[in-house]
Amino acid sequence: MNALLDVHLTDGDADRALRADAAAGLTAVPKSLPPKWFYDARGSALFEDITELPEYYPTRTEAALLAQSVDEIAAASGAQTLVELGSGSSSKTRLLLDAFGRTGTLRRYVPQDVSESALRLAMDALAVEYPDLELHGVVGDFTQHLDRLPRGGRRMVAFLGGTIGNLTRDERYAFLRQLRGVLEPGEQLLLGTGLVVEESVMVPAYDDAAGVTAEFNRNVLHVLNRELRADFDVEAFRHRALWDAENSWIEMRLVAQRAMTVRVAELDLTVEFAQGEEMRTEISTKFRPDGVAEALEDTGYAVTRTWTDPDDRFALTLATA
Ligand code: AVJ
Repeated sequence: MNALLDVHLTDGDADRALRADAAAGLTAVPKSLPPKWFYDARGSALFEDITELPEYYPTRTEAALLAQSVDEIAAASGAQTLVELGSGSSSKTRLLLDAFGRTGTLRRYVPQDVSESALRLAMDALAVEYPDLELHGVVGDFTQHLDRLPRGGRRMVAFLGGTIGNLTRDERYAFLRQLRGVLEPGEQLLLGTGLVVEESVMVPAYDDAAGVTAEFNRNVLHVLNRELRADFDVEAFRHRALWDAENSWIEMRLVAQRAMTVRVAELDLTVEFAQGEEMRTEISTKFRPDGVAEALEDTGYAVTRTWTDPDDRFALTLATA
């Protein structure tokens, strides 16, 4: 079969990273945990459920925008290699692959994801659906392993879903610069970003009536309980989502409903929560259209073109290194 898989992130690496993140975040003031630890099998399934909620507009907005602009994107790009960061099990991938199939330039698809199992499943399906496409999967973390992406064959790197919003401004600039550093002049980035809209639209997207996002948020505590032998009383934490206008991000928190002492056996760590104490679990930055262009231009890209949906909720930006 015409497929390669590079593994730069083993279970051992992930375990060490989780330990370091949990130790740092649970002892920080205020406490916080990085959003990447939501996504075990249950968390990934819950995120898939979120994307189908009536309140959660980003996924369907981006998918519709991509569907209507994908031929223009493929034509403007002319890429021979499509790299997709955080590819997961994306159906958006197929929109891009089909469009590049129509322009006829694409030779190779390079999906990158932290989950080896998700990547293998996705690649097995793609190998059947796109028999002429070279597949080269990369198991890795997009904040760490950009230098390991296979080179050559005029690349377009797609980073969709608005996931760049999970990074702070400093992290975002560092990420964009690092990626710019591994691209050859003329190679491209296709970036999906959530835009600032009314608070009454953004907040419910992260605090749905059915409580799926609450379950997704609390899932990080199940992950710590299992992976680090912690004893969080998961149900004693309430989900909270708020709009931070100053930082232009949605923040998710877990709120301790009573005072608690939590033991994290694998870290030999005891953590106290006061009643009402809030722990940050995710930021999801929303952008103004010029903010996206500015970040790209400041980090060494030239914006080729931006597509937005009719309600200006989401943007796709094609930029050239
Ligand atoms: C997958 C990071 C784009 O920030 O909107 C969904 C994750 N968090 N609901 C987002 C998420 C709560 C999502 N991203």
